[in-house]
Amino acid sequence: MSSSSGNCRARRLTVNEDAQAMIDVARAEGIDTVWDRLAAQQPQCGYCALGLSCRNCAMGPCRVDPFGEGPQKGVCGAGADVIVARNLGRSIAAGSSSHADHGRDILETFRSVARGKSTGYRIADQAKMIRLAAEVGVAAEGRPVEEVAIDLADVLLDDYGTRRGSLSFVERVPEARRARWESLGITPRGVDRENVEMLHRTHMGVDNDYVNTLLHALRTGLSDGWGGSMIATELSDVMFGTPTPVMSEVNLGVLRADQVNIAMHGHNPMLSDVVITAAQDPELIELARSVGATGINIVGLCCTGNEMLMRRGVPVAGNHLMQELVLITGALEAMVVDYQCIMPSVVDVAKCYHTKIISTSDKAKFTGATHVTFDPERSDAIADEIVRMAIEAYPDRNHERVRIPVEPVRMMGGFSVEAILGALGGTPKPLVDAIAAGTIRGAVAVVGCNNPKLPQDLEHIELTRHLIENDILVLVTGCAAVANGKAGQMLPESAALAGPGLRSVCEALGIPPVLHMGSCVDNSRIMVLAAALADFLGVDIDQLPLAGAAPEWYSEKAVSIGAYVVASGITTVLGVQPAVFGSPHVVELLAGGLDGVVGAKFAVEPDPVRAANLIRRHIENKRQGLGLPFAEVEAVDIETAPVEQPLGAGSGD
Ligand code: BF8
Ligand code: SF4
Repeated sequence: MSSSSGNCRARRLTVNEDAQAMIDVARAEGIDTVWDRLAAQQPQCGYCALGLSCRNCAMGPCRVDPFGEGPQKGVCGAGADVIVARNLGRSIAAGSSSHADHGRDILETFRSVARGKSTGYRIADQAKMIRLAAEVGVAAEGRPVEEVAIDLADVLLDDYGTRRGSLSFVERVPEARRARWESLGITPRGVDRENVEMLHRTHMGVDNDYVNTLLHALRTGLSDGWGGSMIATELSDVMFGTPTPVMSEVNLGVLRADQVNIAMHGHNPMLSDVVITAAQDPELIELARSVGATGINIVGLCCTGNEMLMRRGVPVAGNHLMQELVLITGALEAMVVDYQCIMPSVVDVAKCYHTKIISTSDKAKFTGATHVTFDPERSDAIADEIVRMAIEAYPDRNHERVRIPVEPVRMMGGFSVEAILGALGGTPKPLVDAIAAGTIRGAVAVVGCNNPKLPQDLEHIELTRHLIENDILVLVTGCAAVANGKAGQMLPESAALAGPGLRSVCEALGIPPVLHMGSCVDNSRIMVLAAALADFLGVDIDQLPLAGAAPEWYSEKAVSIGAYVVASGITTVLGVQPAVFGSPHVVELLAGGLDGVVGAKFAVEPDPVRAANLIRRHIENKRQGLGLPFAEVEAVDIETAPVEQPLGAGSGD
């Protein structure tokens, strides 16, 4: 949604009209946003940017001089390779742990539901639960559903520990890939075990071989993709329903000037699910009317937004870089947060308005916010309390300051693996046939965040656009999904944007060329789909014409996702440089040598046209490897592809 509105600075920071308008307001009213703070941080530390600083012990902090003039070793003797590898390993452990802990919260609630203790929830998809039970060896026939659920929960809780040789869902991985992991010693075992071991290995004086450290970093990532994240996704489907195609709306236009607006922000669907239900309570709607509003409007942000959209069609106000700007509309009564990707600054911005920031997870408190401890066993009562708090804030709203700058854009979501296979008649065969014929040349997962170092959403939108124009199906999750939704690329009629082959398939099925597969933990759905395609063809995942892309990533979770996607055999292109360039050896391994080890590697390419071209070439190579009709890919004329990044010093003026 490029626009001529907004001043020049705002247009450099984001491609979205709603964001541009709110950045202008923030600037006019002297409210600091993420872009101002990025500018204030310039120049950012060059040692850290290259991964060459270490503070893992009190003999440090240390740094290695990248120019070879200053110190080349930390106090303990660690050089660039070890320091860079350790830092990367720790990032992956943090990201993997975040997804895993989210998964465990869902799992514990699921167990509590099965024991009849969390009355706000039910088992929404019993058929899926029975399938999962069978998959992990829990007998279901003739047994009460609750008993099966408890046993299933116990098996999955074991996956967090060390009791078994490998994670339950590793059985989903094609045999050839499992054999490769075994030979490399990276088959993921207990989720907690891999993460703890990563922290252990990166303590001073433990793993001092960068290759060994990085192999375990891959294993740690795999414990996320085939463990923590996959458990989160599967059990969320069981408790809240497996997504099916659904229409919704996106951008700041989803806010309602005459209603109590509540934004649900964060990641875990447990709270948002009950708040959606509470907002439909006639008594609470009447209460909203009694304070002058016409109703209660729930909207989503970030991955909580994706969870609500996927299952309930709830509109999404925006992705990562919209979390401050949504407050600046002046139209929000409450922002309710759980955890992950919630900037502490939302508390400061909210102080300029009547908006309440309500934190809900005891793991994630925000100084200055109102804290309501979320207890799944009292979920109904807590959701009721939160909606009441929002309603109470409505009379304090200054209606003259309400600015809802745009009309919403329609988008389609809800593409679980089950929904995709359902659309194909229950088997991957039609998709495989279309790929074999070259009607669809391949598929790419475009995932991940926003990063204020890049113009918001530009890379997501442009890369996706170029891929679909080249008959490459795009699967999206997380903030990449919201970006594409805002750009109008996720409607059945968006098939018109695709190349002739992809367009014909999408039109026949009535689906968009860009499929929303959910939140970031739902990248595990993409793993399941890739495994299903590989199994159908009797090949390994790395032989498929697939790729991953994280054009605007920022978070440690994205690093973990990148690790498991690559370790699963899917080459991934990053749009933002990771902090590894201080070690040429590590770079050579990640961007080269890894291909010979796991059949996939990383590339960094911030320019969306060049990234699309690189991916297209990769996909054609894979097609050739499978003996499918392939096409030479022309070198792209980079002069036609200017990129407006990075935004560094001076972007704040
Ligand atoms: O887990 S894409 S900014 S919101 S980390 Fe965060 Fe990145 Fe968005 Fe969801 Ni994912
Ligand atoms: Fe320095 Fe080594 Fe300690 Fe790191 S672990 S801070 S490099 S002494």
